[in-house]
Amino acid sequence: MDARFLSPAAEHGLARTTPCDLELVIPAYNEERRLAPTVLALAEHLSGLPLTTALRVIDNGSSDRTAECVDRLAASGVPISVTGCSRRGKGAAVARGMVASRARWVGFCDADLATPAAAIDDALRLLGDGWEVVIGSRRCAGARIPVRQPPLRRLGGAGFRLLTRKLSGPVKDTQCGFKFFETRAAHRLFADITTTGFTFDLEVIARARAHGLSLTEFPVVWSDQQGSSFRPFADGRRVVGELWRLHRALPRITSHPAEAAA
Ligand SMILES: Nc1nc2c(ncn2[C@@H]2O[C@H](COP(=O)(O)OP(=O)(O)O)[C@@H](O)[C@H]2O)c(=O)[nH]1
Ligand SMILES: [Mg+2]
Repeated sequence: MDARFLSPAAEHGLARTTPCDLELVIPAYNEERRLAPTVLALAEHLSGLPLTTALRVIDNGSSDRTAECVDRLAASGVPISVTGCSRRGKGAAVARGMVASRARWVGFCDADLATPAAAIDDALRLLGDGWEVVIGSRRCAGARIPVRQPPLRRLGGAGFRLLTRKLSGPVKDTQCGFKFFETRAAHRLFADITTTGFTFDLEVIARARAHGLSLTEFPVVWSDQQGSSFRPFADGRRVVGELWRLHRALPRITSHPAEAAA
């Protein structure tokens, strides 16, 4: 692996100023069935990297045995923690993990591991190059989608992209659940995020652009997985509400980025 992946501490064997180099956050709501294989695959990949890593599952008020299932995996070679998040919604769960992280870099992926763990290497390469916001994308050159979403989701996605073109700017895929950050940048973006549901990525991207953070998209392989927690009608309606609120809040969210950073 490229030496740029290593933190200065790892390269020189000095005491680390951060608990680890990369922390991966997994938002989880009632994921007792999908989470275990994901955690195991991630832990196997992370433990082969020449840097220190950790996994943090955010248990988003699950009523099943999500937290217990993580406890059983605790000996998988990479430190794994479970953090509770009583505020519902994927955005709230991801924000909880991002703000809690003290790693050098922090990223998140969905509990179904729709993008294989190997893509972490591509993200690390870009973080090592100095990018502050690194966005996994199903829509840039080189991306592959071996298993596509059902037609209704694809239609919803097309409508979403049409409605959000202005907000997303140059980012072709705002919704892929595979994003990485330099952790100080993540803290700036997530500390007072207002969107708690599935639309949070858009707010993050709008904030990143307003803050002038360096941002890049990279192609991923993404396969639709069984057991999606997204309910097209209930969550679709919520997404429309969130978009409306985001649209109205945007001038405030993006107007004083320097103060927000303080
Ligand atoms: N639906 C839903 N998912 C949540 C919530 N909090 C965290 N999540 C997680 O967000 C991720 C959403 O991914 P997934 O269900 O695969 O949705 P899809 O890939 O868009 O179909 C999963 O890891 C969920 O467990 C929540 O409140 N609702
Ligand atoms: Mg999924």
